[in-house]
Amino acid sequence: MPEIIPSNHNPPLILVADDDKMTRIGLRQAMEQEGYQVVEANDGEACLAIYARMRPDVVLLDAIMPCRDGFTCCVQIQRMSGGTRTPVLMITGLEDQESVDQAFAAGAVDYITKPIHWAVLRQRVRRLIQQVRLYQQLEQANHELQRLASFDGLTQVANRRRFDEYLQQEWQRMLRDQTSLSLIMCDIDCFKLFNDTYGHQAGDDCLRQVANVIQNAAKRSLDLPARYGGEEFAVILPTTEQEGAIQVAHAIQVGVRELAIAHTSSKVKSIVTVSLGIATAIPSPITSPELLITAADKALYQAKDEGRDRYST
Ligand code: GH3
Ligand code: MG
Ligand code: MG
Ligand code: MG
Repeated sequence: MPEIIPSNHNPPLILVADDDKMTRIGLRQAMEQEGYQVVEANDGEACLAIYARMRPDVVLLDAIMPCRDGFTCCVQIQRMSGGTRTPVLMITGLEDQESVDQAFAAGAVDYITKPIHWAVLRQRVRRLIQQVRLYQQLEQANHELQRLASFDGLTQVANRRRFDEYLQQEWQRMLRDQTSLSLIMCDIDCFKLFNDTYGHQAGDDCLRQVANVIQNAAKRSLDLPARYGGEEFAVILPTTEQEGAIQVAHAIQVGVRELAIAHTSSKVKSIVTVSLGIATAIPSPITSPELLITAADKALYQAKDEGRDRYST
């Protein structure tokens, strides 16, 4: 399960949790002067409820409060999904070493004692906001990298790398469950002639449209349509018998025909068509996913041999 990313408030949102009204007023003023938004909680219970609902960027947390003390709140915040990414700064009258240790053990990133030294507080919060922003940028960049590493830029379906990874994974899972794994290989007919006739740009556009048809035909959440290479697509269909795979292959074949993309130089029809090969297996320890690919490839060549614009098993 991906963790919920704390929301990116603009301006940054600071949660001030303190049972003392004067302290809350002072903190609110100081934070608003910095240009931040402020939300207040007057006890531990309210602090957790507001945190869960609003996902502030930074929490300024008192130690001694009714309902739940600050140390408990700090621990609870860390336990919420994404909570470890929210910096908690303890602001307290407690100066003994035990309290300091308890605060950091609970997950606080900083500790300031009352009476508050306002200039220091401002700088500390500024630093925390910078860190939060940097972290959010890194997360976004990482997310984008993951996407680039797994998806084909032209067609937006999974790329070969993701295909290989997913096939291995599902093979192992079907091996444990002893259920059928199906694979469809799909190749555009006379695509070289299409490029020669209409140009490479039109060829790319055709690939995008065919990918879209394949994606619509393989709709179950576990199905994985992928660009296997050039003008060849593959569809991984976990927990699917041959009949189910035939249905998907048929839907792709019909869907591509219905696109009615003109292809006057095709040897098959005057529109773009595809040929498909289907293979199904219950994984066993002595076989491998490569054999499933070989079988689907063989079926694809049979469909080509028999005249294209068809599927074979
Ligand atoms: P067949 O019916 O037997 O599959 O014939 P074909 O012409 O489709 O097969 P072949 O493998 O000879 O040609 C595939 C062509 O696909 C060659 C290449 O120009 C084209 N192709 C591969 N990748 C791309 C791409 O990313 N964009 C475009 N526009 N064309 C591509
Ligand atoms: Mg207090
Ligand atoms: Mg082809
Ligand atoms: Mg090909």
